Parts: sequence; C-alpha cells; structure tokens
Amino acid sequence: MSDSNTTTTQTGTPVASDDHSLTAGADGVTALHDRYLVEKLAQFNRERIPERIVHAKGGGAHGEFVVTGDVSRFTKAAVFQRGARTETLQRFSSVAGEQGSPDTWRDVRGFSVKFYTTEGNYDIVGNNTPVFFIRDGIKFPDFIHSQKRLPGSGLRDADMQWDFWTLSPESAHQVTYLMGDRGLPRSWRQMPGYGSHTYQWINAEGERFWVKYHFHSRQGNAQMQGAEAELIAGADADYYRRDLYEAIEAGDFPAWDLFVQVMPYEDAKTYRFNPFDLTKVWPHSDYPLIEVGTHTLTRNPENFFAEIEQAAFSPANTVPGIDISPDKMLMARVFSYPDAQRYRVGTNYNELPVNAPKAAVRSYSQDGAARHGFKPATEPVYAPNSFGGPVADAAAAGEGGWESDGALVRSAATLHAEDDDFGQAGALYREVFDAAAKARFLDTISGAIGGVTREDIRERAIQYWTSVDAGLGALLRQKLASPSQDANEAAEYVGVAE
Ligand code: HDD
Repeated sequence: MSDSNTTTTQTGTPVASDDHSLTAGADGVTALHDRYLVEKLAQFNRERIPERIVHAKGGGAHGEFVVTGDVSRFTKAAVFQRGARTETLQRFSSVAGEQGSPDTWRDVRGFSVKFYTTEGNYDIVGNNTPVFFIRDGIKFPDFIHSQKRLPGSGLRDADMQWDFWTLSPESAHQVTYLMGDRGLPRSWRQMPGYGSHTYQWINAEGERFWVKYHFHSRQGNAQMQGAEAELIAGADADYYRRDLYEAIEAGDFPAWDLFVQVMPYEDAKTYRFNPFDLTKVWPHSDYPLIEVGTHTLTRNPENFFAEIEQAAFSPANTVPGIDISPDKMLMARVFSYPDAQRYRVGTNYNELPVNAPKAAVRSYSQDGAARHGFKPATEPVYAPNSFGGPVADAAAAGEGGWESDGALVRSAATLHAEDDDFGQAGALYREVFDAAAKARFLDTISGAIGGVTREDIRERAIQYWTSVDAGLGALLRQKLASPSQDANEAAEYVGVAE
C-alpha cells in the first residue's frame, strides 16, 4: 500500500523514481521497459494541441451577464430577459500573431463571450472593431495568409499585406480602424467589443429584427502609442494577459455594458446600404443604442489550457430567439468554427467542462474519439423512434430565417443605393479622428507603407488612401517622398519596431 502522496503513473500505479531512468548498470543503456520513463516522455510530446489558425494568442476569464434593460419586444431568448443572470466565459485575442507573440503588436483584438444559458450555449464571437476587412468568407484564408508569414523566409511582409488590402478595397474601413488609435488598446479591459455582424432576433410572436451588438467598457477606452507598444512588446509579451489576470486577482472586476442596435426586418430591403455588409456600421442616428445588460469578469481560470486554450467559441452557437443573417461572412463562419474545433480540440470538444452547456444535452450524437458521455443502453439511438427518445420541435427551436429566391450565383449581394468601399472609412478619418489622431494615423500608415518594396503596390496604397480622403492621399504621397522618412517606422505594422 503506497503512501497517499506517492507519485503514480497515469493508471494509478506507484512509480519508483522521477530522477533516474532504469539502466543496465549506472552507466549502461536505458531499458525500453522503463514504462514510466516512456509514459512521461510520450505524454509530454503530446501536451500541445494545434494553435488556433487565427487568434492564437489570447487570454480570458469567467464572468456573469446580468440583464438590466427590457428587450423582450425584440427577442424571446431567455438570456436577454429582464433580470436574467447567466454565467459566462470571455476570451480576448490578437488576430495574426502566434501563441507567443507580443500582445502589443498592432492588430485587431478578438472579443468573444460564451453565455451558458438555460436554453443552451450562446456565443457572441466578435472583435474590438465594428467592421471587418472583407465581406465574403471565401476571401478569408487569402486575407489571413497575407497578414501572417512569407512561406520562404517565415517573415511578415508589408508587400503582401498592402497588396491584399489595396486589391480588396472593401478593407479600407477596417484598415482605418487598425492603423488608427484603436489598433493599439492600452489593455483588453479598456477596449470595446462588437458582434460586428448583423444578427437576427425573434420575439415571442415570431416577429424578426436585425441587430448589432456593442459592448462598452466601464473602464473607458484607452490606447497606447507605437513607441510605447514597441517597448512593451520587448519587455512583457504578455502585457494584456497579465493586466487582465492581475486586475481580477485584485478584485478589480472589469465590466462592459451591452447595447444593441435594432433594425425592423423590412427596413433591410430598402436601407441605403446593405445592412448585412460587414464592412459597414449602422449610424446611431438611424438605429440608436438600446440597453441590454452588463457583463462582468469575476474569476480567473484555474488552468489556462483546460479553460482558455480548449475553449471553443462559435457564431454557430445560437439559442431560441436568436439566429444569423444573410451576411456571407457570417454564413462562412458558422461552418468554419466548429470545423476548426473538431480538428484543434477533437470531435467531442463540447464534452469538455469549459464548452459543455449548463442546459441538458439530449441528442442522437454518439461515439468518436475520447467520448465519455453516453446514454443508458435502454434509450434509442436513432430518430424517429417508438421508444420515447427526444423529439425535435420547431417551436422550441425558435429559429428565424429570411426569404431568398434566385439562381445559384457567385456575385456581390444585391445593390443598395449607397453601397461603396470608401465612404465610411473617409467619414471615420474626417469626422471621428481629431487633428492629433489624424497626424498619428498619417505617421502609422506612412510607416507601414514605407516597408513596401514594390513600387506598384506602394502607388496603389497611395491611391487607396486617396479614395478614402483626397487630402490624406496628398499628405501621404508627400510624406513617403520625404527623405526624413524614418526607416524604422516601416517595420512597425509587420511587428518589428516603430
Ligand atoms: Fe474568426 C477565431 C475563422 C472572421 C472573430 N476565427 C477564429 C478561428 C477560426 C476563425 C477558424 C479559430 C477557432 C478555434 O479554433 O477555436 N474568422 C474565421 C473565418 C472568418 C472569420 C473563416 C470569416 C469568414 N472572426 C471573423 C470575424 C470576427 C472574428 C469577422 C469578429 C467579428 N475569430 C474571432 C474571434 C475568435 C476567432 C472572436 C473566436 C474564438 C477565438 O477567437 O478565440 O477573435
């Protein structure tokens, strides 16, 4: 009988040593039948799972969402009914960097929230910007390739970043956010979150609405400048992760107020631009913010790997009273995330405690690698059946939907009067950035474009910003031509220095 503190193998047998392998004599060859040594090395070799293909570097915490507003006229989802309190999990991240990359490289930040609702898990899987670089999911792998590393040198590269962006002018609005102050938040706690896409809400009467989510930080919004971000990147690559962890440990719980913009279902057809275009925001003057509730992070993970690395957020996780919209990006994402998670975590990833719903699971899914949950053998394993197994129910599912008809085509969405690529980017630059922010913006884009080596791509980049704002284009041309251009600035966006 071993002491209760004796080390054991994975199968619970006491082991003899954690210091010495079994050898033929003190200096002899190692015995293959030292199965504890073999188990230890083999298990170690399998400690990592593939990192997320995007948003690999991140951090997160557990929290609670409390409804304070009354949005029951728009959705019947239990999670958003007045007074409801729901446990949550949140993950923040950077898009392009790998697991160990510095938190303070300029990038868009992920902002995903999992609500463990009484009706199943609901995930809002968004970013700290309200728009995105592209409007069709078929471009996503190309976009990400252009932001990651060259296949030969393994280096990030300004030529391919600007080549892709300037050949994809719909990126202008998001690149304006990225190269503006929002590209370098001071912390995850001091940034907003957006669902970005248009989603669908369905009320108890079956009426449908289009909605956009906005999380406003109670800590306020704050940013840092490039020089400081560069210093921090070298000194503390985990700056954001540490900030969040330490704040929560100290009982300083970060919180965000959630609002929605609500568009009546019929408005979408005649709105001045396509309301399902992820490169656009809906002006608040058209659709004002409506209060929903407050999300507060209160508990750090006990185990980062089990609770954050294996966490699987997905826009496919909807609940009754909430559905997706005809946004082509969103439709691509609802396929992509569960697919990534089956590969990255494993087929039965939803059985892990961090992903498992608090609501009961009744399904006919079974088996697969590492399955451990199963139903009593007396229960039927197929539907329909005559043995009292669970039955699907359209009314309970509370799905939305929309009308669509037509031949299968590959084309842009139906045109609305004000669909364009540059209008909202120009408004952001002219009307939201003050003079100092405009000057910093010019510094950042000229620095980043300064790293472009191909003359045609550089010229296209000047045209791109001229389309955003003619004055900005002229200033950029002037600055790029000026010999005082600091060579170091060029490397900033590609993640080296400012
Ligand atoms: Fe995303 C992670 C794929 C647009 C916000 N994304 C993430 C993962 C994949 C994709 C495969 C890793 C999931 C995992 O392994 O757990 N993303 C896409 C595709 C998109 C796309 C195919 C376009 C069609 N993503 C996109 C937008 C947003 C995000 C438009 C924000 C509005 N993505 C995130 C995120 C994620 C992330 C919130 C969610 C889970 C996570 O990071 O941890 O930051």
